[in-house]
Amino acid sequence: MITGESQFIRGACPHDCPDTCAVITEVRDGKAISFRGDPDHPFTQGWLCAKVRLYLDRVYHPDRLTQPLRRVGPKGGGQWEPISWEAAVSEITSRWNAIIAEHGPAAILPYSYSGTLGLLQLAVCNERFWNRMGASGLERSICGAAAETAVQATLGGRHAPTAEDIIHSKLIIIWGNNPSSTNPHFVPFLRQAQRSGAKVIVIDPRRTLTARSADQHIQPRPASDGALALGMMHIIFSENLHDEAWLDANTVGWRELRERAADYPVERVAKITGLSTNVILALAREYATTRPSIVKFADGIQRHANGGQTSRALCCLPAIVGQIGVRGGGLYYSTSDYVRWDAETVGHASECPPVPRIVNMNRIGAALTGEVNDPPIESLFVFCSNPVASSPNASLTIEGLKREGLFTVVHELFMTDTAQYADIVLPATSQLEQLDLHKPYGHRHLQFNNPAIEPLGESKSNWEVMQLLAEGMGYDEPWLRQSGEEVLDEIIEASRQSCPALDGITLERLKSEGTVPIAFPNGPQQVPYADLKFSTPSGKVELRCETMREMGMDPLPEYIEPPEFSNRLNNGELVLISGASHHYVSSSLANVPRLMAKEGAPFIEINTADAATLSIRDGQDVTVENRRGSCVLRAVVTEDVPPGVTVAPKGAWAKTSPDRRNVNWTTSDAIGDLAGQSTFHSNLVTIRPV
Ligand SMILES: Nc1nc2c(c(=O)[nH]1)N[C@H]1C(S)=C(S)[C@@H](COP(=O)(O)OP(=O)(O)OC[C@H]3O[C@@H](n4cnc5c(=O)[nH]c(N)nc54)[C@H](O)[C@@H]3O)O[C@H]1N2
Ligand SMILES: Nc1nc2c(c(=O)[nH]1)N[C@H]1C(S)=C(S)[C@@H](COP(=O)(O)OP(=O)(O)OC[C@H]3O[C@@H](n4cnc5c(=O)[nH]c(N)nc54)[C@H](O)[C@@H]3O)O[C@H]1N2
Ligand code: SF4
Ligand SMILES: [Mo]
Repeated sequence: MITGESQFIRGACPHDCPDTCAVITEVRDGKAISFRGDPDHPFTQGWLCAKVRLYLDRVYHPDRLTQPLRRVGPKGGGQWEPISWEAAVSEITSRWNAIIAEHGPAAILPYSYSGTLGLLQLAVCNERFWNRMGASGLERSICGAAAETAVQATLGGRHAPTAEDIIHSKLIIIWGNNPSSTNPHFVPFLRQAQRSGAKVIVIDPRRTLTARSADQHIQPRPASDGALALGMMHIIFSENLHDEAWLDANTVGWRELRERAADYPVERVAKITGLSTNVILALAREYATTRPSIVKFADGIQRHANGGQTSRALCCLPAIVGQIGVRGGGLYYSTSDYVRWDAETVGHASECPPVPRIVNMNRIGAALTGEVNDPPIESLFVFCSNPVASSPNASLTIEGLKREGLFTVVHELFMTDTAQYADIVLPATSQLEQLDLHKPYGHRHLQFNNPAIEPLGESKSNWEVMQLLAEGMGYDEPWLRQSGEEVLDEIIEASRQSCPALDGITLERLKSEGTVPIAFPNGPQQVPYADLKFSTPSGKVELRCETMREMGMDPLPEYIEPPEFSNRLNNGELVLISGASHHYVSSSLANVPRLMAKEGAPFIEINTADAATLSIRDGQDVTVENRRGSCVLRAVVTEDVPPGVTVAPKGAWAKTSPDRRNVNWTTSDAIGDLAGQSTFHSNLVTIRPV
């Protein structure tokens, strides 16, 4: 350490956000003293969002866990004794050895999601140790599984344009996506396009921050977008506005899709969506006749029981009007598949026993309370996730975590809603204290994260913990003993074989440059699918999609109302959407006092007319309830949501909420139509003053 002088360390924001900002930490005398966006980064452009600007508040939060803790009182009782790492590892591994002897390793379940998105600290730690053990697998479908699967099946991969190219669009449809909160660095490019004459249409039941600055805001009923998209297709086909030559050359099944779309005449679609026929007709015609036109969506819209088919319908739209492969046109979903890490090197699965079974993470409460048997889950290891706060049907999750005999270990930075039910809590490092490599899902660079400071207290990174546990279990494979840099180097080198996008990208370069653009054969502005090659089984855009049929779905997009909505009792039930909060990332950062002050008390937006019917005043505390559970939220009476729809953002911790519960006490753990998808927004509640 150099004393008295500042060092500037390049890093990456680790949060679950498409922007993966390039950050620079200023370190003096071993302490981080400032944290900024890299001014030279083409996407970060020198600024950080409202959440992460205050990152040092998180890193040096007085509540950081700094030593391993062992539960002394009853589960969830909040009484702990500090123990050494040696004692913690020895207790964990001896409990696991006993469980494995009695039930086999399938009785042990790792549970993780997106506390960090790093290759080393998340992807590798999701795989290597657990594969070696033969533990149960986790179906990680809480976020965007349905859309990811739909995009890959329809187009062959997740390839989005560079944000700079949005300037070429003339019509930008932002469909159930709220970039002003969830993808903020996209917004300056959007504004620039708008200033250059592009029309921006936001389709979202809620008047979001993004909708406020759009040229048009269309508010369909929740989960009706599949019908809207099919209705648009029907108008486009019947008015002969489709691009027949393009469809013939580049798609399979367009005539069948045309037939399917004919089931969605505009009057029917108006009924389903609650929109006027004029709005639907104008939207379809404008979309078909304005070029280039682009559809941008993300994962919020597909957290419904029909999210898979909704995503499929959105993926098909740009093909109908021949806008795929066009600069400024097409589909803007995710950049995740430009670089694909070599799965075998990440997980070494071929050298391990097969994964004995897979547990859907959305069903964690049910799984822990009897749905998963033979063997039952005897031990849970949670890292990079806060399921009590962030997974659906929280009261069932807690019932599961309280089960006597379940041995729960949580590796965390903080005593979260989940950690408080653990038997052993292990302290985790923050991004400033750990090494990692990030592949963003919202831009086309790789971002390296050099550790900037020493681990706080006795905290350890995920990879260090996996190595300690491997040693404790007596696993001595060399790929469980590599340093973090060796792991990353091995993965980059192995992936390069099949991934030309890694041309010229080495660990050395990443370490020193921090930001390295992905290599595109036709330059960094390369348009997705410009070569009209699609890595689907047919090599074309699969409007009729056999992969869907193999997954038990209708191979053509369709609209089916979520069962939660069609079983509506009509006793004043309202739809509750719980998307992203502006100041937290899921439940991460929701314990930072300055962010909590900005976000305010956990709230629910209710339309003025509904509030009047329910005798609810603005600012009043209300009980939000259904058969799964309830929580108390502050009523915001507003015209930003239409009658029948309410919005309560995710993220608030139960611990710091008025009645020690959050919105996930009401959300459903039912599984959606595709890929085990969560269905948070297919949620009906009743609301009354407290
Ligand atoms: N500030 C902030 N940023 C985040 C996150 C966060 O928690 N906070 N979370 C991150 C994560 S994990 C993710 S996955 C992404 C998600 O990014 P987004 O998908 O942009 O975020 P969401 O708020 O989940 O959903 C977007 C919008 O979908 C709308 N929506 C819900 N149901 C429907 C529907 O049926 N139809 C239509 N048309 N719209 C609907 C919601 O009203 C919401 O405004 O954001 C990431 N970025
Ligand atoms: N009601 C409702 N709930 C939702 C959603 C919704 O739309 N509505 N959206 C869902 C979505 S999109 C997502 S992606 C999920 C996210 O759900 P989770 O993945 O559970 O995300 P978080 O709640 O942010 O919890 C992440 C935890 O990881 C910890 N962490 C961070 N970095 C590290 C690390 O390096 N090591 C370890 N060991 N821990 C670390 C953080 O401190 C934090 O407590 O939430 C879902 N929850
Ligand atoms: S949360 Fe997103 S926008 Fe904010 S700093 Fe991180 S990557 Fe950038
Ligand atoms: Mo997510």
